[in-house]
Amino acid sequence: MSILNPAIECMSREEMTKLQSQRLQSAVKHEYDNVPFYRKRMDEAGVKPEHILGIEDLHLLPFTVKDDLREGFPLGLLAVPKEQIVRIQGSSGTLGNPILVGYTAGDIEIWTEMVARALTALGCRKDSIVQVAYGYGLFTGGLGLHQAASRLEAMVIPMSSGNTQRQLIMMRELGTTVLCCTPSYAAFLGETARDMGILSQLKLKSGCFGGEPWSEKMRQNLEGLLNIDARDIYGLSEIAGPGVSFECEEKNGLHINEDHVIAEIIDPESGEKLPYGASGELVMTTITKTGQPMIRYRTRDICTLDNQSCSCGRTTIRMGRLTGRTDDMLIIRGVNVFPGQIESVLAGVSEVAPHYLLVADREASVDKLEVRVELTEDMFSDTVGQIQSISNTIASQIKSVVGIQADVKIVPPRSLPRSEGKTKRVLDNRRV
Ligand code: DLL
Repeated sequence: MSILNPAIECMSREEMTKLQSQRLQSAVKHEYDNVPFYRKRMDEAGVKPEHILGIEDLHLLPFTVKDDLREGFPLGLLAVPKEQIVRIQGSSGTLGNPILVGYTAGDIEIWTEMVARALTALGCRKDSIVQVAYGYGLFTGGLGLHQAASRLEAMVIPMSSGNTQRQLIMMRELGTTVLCCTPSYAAFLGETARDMGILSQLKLKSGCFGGEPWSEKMRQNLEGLLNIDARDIYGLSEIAGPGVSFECEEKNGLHINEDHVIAEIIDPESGEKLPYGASGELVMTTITKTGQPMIRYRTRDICTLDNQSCSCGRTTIRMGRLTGRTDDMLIIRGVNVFPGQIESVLAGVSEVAPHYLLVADREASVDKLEVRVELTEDMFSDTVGQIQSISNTIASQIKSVVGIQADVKIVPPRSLPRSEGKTKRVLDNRRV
C-alpha cells in the first residue's frame, strides 16, 4: 500500500465521490475563469460553473480533443500566467507540431505523487536501485519515473533509453533492482543480456513498464526472462504523463489515481457515457492540476473500467489493459506516430505519388517501421541511385519531423492497394 497517503487510495466510494465532486467544482470554475477556450466551449454548450455541483454533472461539460491542443499550440490552454509554469513536457501531435503541456510546481508535485504510488505498489523503497530507461526529454516517461523514484529516496540511475550494452553493464555493476522502460525495450534488454551471458548476474526484482500496449503473454515472457515482477503503468502527456493508473500486486487492472483524475468510458460514436464493464473510449478530467487542466479529454484509448473491489485493499476503480485506439496512431519504440505526420512529409517530396502504407513489425523485441511509398510514373524509370537518394531524403525528413528512424521502401507506381472507401494506411504486424 502507498507509503505516501494510503488513506486516499482506500477511501470508501462515498468519500471519493465527495472529494472528486468538490475538486471538480473548483477545477471547472478555475478553468472557466482563466482559459478563454474552456469559457467559450462551455458558453456554447450552455453550461456555467455553477451548474457543476458534483461528478454526476460531468456529462454536461464539453469534450476536449487532441486537435484543440494542436490548434492552441504552443500553450493556448494554460490556466495560469506563463511565469507560473516550471516545466514543459509533450508528445507528438497528429500533424506537425507536438502537443505541449505546461506544469506548475504544484502540478509536478501531484504528478510525482501519482507515479510514486505506482512505484510503491511494486515494492520500490528507499533501498531500491531504480534504472530509468525511458527516454528523457519532452517525453514524460524519463522525468516522470525519475522524479517519483527520487521522491521515494531510492537511488536513481537516469540512463534514458538506448545504449543497450552500457545500460546492461550499469544494471549489473550497480545492482539495479527496479527497471523502468517500455515493455518492448525491457524484452530487448533481457535478450541482449542473455546474449552477453550476464543475465544471471542481474539483481532485478521488478519492472515498471508502460507507454505502449503489451499483453499478458508479454508479461509472462518478461517475468521469466528477467526473473522479475512486471507491472503495467499507464498515462498520457495531456493528463500528467505516466502514473494516471498503475497495477498493484493483483495484476488485475490498473488502479486510477482518482483523487487527481476522473475517468469515464464513452461510446466513441455517440459520446454517451457507458456503464462499468463496457468497452469504449477512455475520457479523463483532471481535478487538481492548475497549469494546463483538462476537461473531459478524449484519450482515444479503448478499454473498460471496473469498480469491483480489489483484494489489494485499494478502493480506486481500475481500467483494463488497452485493447486499441479510435484513431490510427502507432507507437514505435515508445514514440507516438500518426500517419498524417508521414503524409505531410511525403506531400513535400515532388517525386512521390500520394500513396503510402506504414508497416509496423517487431523483430527481436524492437519495433520497426517501414514506410512504403509509390514513386510517380515518370520517376520510376530513373536510376537506382536517384531512387536511393529520394528514399534517404524521405527517411531523414521523417526522422526530423516524427523523431524516429523509418525504413523507406520505394515501390513501383500503382502497386499499393487502393480502396474506394477509407484507405488503409497502416498495417500493424506486431504481436504485443
Ligand atoms: O506514453 C506516458 C507514459 C510514459 C506512460 C511511460 C507510461 C510509461 P504519451 O507519449 O503522451 O505518454 O502517449 C500516451 O501511449 O494514450 C496510450 O495510447 C499509450 N500508452 C501509454 N501507456 C500505456 C500502457 C506516455 N501502459 C499514449 N499500455 C496513450 C498501453 C499505453 N498503451
